[in-house]
Amino acid sequence: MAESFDSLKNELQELQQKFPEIEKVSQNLNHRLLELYSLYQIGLALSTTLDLDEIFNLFKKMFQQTLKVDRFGIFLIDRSMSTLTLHSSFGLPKNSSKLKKSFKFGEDIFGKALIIEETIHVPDVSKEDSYQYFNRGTKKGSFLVIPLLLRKNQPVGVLSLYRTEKNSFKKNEIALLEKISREIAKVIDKTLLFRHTKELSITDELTGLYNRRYFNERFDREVQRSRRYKRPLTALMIDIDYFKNYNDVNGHLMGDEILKRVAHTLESNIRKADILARYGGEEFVVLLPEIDKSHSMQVAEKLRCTIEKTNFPHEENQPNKNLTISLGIATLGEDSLESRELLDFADRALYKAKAEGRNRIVAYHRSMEQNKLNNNNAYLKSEPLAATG
Ligand code: GH3
Ligand code: MG
Ligand code: MG
Repeated sequence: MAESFDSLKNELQELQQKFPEIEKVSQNLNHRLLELYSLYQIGLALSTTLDLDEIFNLFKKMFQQTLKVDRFGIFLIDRSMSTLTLHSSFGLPKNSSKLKKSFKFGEDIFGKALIIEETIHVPDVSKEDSYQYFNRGTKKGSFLVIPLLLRKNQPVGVLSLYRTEKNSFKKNEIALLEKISREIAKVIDKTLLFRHTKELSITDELTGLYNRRYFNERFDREVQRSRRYKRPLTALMIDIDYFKNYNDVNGHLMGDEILKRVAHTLESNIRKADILARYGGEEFVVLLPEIDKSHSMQVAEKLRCTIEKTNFPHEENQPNKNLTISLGIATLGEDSLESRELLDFADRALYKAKAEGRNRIVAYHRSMEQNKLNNNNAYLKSEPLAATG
């Protein structure tokens, strides 16, 4: 497509030289060709991927190569619905690290275009002094900010375009860019919706952690990786102690609040690479890639100790006057070669932690199998942990 576009363009140029009288017709054709090609590229973007970064990269290419602008920026409205933030750009001025990247609605040229829902065209930046943005490294050239509108009153962000040459955006080109912007707004909206739906499908509604479905998916991938590279992988099963009592005494709503706080505390005390999920009602699971059993004991102790020390509302009504967790640990390679067994073993270790008095960590050990066979150990008598979700 790109080649045929270039050759058509060359042919048009030759015709222009030979027959000046058809210049106007050729200009119109050129314009139409540009329009079709740009819309084709936008359509292509949406049919190729639903990844926002990839889509932005395709837009960048289109503005750079087809529409020949020197600078491009896409600002999107944040979730808070009060600011516009730069998400993708090229050709920013040299001091770009110092450039403001977020604008309130109405602020500067970008915020203004969003509010008035109309294109702001600055044909000659050197003659414009009503916008702060131009004081930061843009002294000449032509500038265009187009709101990205799904429809009236429904903006998704703004598009900014710049050429170093003044008066470079002509009337019919602006009309074309506005048309393109409407298509871009639709693509962004669809992509954001897809991303949001995907996020919802992997998130536990109450705690905001990953849900069990996503955990299982990640678990399989991490197990494969651990096997392939012969790297350790540890699972921590975590369960809140006497949580039924907490609910009974303080009510279910307060119980929900505790679940959120425990989730948040756990999340703040693990690495980015660790995968934390809500596994069931008051049960959590953490996968620790690259962590062997002895190191995982340290991680588990940090989590146990932090929850023990954290002041939770009404925890004085708990049997041990404190809200605590129990943890079971199992490590792939050390304890099990069967991925299915890893979580099972961590769960067995957790039962043992409960049976031994709670607020503690138990690492799985083969001897626990023997205990199980003897069928006379205390932890089997404890109530089974319901794995819901
Ligand atoms: P143990 O120390 O042995 O773990 O005792 P426990 O009371 O925590 O365990 P049990 O399995 O008997 O009770 C778990 C409780 O967790 C019962 C249930 O009401 C509560 N629970 C599960 N999911 C939720 C939830 O989403 N919100 C609230 N508030 N409570 C929940
Ligand atoms: Mg519990
Ligand atoms: Mg439980």
